[in-house]
Amino acid sequence: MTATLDPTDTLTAAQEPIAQERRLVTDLPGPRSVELMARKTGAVAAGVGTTLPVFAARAGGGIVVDIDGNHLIDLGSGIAVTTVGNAAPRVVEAVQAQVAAFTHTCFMVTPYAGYVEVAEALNRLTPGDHEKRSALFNSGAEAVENAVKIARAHTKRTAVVVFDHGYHGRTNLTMAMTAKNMPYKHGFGPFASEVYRAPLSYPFRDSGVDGAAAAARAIDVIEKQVGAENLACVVIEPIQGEGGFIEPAEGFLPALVDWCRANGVVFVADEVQTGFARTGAMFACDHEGVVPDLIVTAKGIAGGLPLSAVTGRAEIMDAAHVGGLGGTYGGNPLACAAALAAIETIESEDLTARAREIEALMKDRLRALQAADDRIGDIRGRGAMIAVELVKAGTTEPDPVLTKQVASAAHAQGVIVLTCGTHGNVLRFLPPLAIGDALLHDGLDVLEAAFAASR
Ligand code: PLZ
Repeated sequence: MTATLDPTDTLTAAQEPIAQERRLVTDLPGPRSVELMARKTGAVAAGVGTTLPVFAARAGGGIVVDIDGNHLIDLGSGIAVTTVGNAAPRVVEAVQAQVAAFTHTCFMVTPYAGYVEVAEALNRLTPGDHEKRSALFNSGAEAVENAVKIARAHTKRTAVVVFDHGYHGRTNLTMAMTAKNMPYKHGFGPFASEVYRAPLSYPFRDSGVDGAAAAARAIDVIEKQVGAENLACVVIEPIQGEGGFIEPAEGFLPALVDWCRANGVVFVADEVQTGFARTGAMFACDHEGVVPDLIVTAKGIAGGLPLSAVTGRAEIMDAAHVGGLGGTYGGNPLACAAALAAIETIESEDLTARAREIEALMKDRLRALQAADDRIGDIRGRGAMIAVELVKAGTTEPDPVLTKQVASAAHAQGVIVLTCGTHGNVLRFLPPLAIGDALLHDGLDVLEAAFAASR
């Protein structure tokens, strides 16, 4: 048996709509996935891990179909990427048209309209009505690096402040900016210098410290250990992603922005995971009316094609000299076509509202679960970015073992869930906004059973 589908099968199959139901026709992983996983082990570097040992064949709506024909419920969106749905119709159509027209010229050699149109869309959609500019890149990490370059060019200062539990990528500078050692940094140093870490606001583990007090605590560390006059930028995820879907207490972000503005420090929002309707607003900054100087976006921006961006105040963005920013593939025409289609989908289908509906449905179900289970310490997040933090019964002690156990049980039943958090004790849900309620309920039923079985 060959582990991959015959390409003609795939083509024919791709025209059939994907049944929006969980359906297991083999054990997971099925035989074709098992065989392909053995090839993966022989061919792919061991450092590249996978959450599930199940290979994808097709995906759409709220379903990933594997190469054995199993239908899995997608509560991960490929880590918050396929927000508009996998192979979303507008995205597919736009990319097909673009791929037939031209695949690449390099925007730095002979530019094309798609790049400019994406920049215009970003300038329009991101928080604040000041004059803006955008620059496009490939990955979230690359865009974060460029935000730092731009902030340094503008301020002529070097230091960068990031936060406890923060995640910003796997390149050398962004490894330094990322908090967690294992698996992101271990053995990969030395890391870039001039990166400093400040304490975050973490309401579940910080009770009694409100947003203003948490901001004062962070600012004190910054002033004493770095010095505003050395500081180019503060980089923060308005709701943390890999760090555990931590929502800082109200008032924390606005107080930081005020301090940055008073001290000539560039405030950079890393909205790589939270951006583009994910949290029930176009950007997570919008929930508190926070206007960042620079905003970094990726993931959900282009419906699954690799694209990222830095958008911000014109005078800051234009500080880098001509030729100082770029890259061969940054703003690739296929990715730009996909982004324009994804943005049109978000706006015309009012997907921010859909994200808020998903939040209400999921939080209702999860709160009912929590009421009967004191191992669920906290339920948090916004929109279709929801997490539960698991603890030893009735305490705040993290329980990564239970988290892994529940996630594995869900995987075995065909529900794709991810974990996160510095202590690995957070289950996180990032469904595509194209998912239907029935699939969400089925996924939560599976989870409920997994919690019950783990007692
Ligand atoms: N900033 C806030 O969430 C990517 C990475 C998972 P890239 N998060 C998922 C993993 O194990 O690598 C992310 C993010 C935030 C930056 C990034 C980096 O984005 O596109 O992965 O480089």
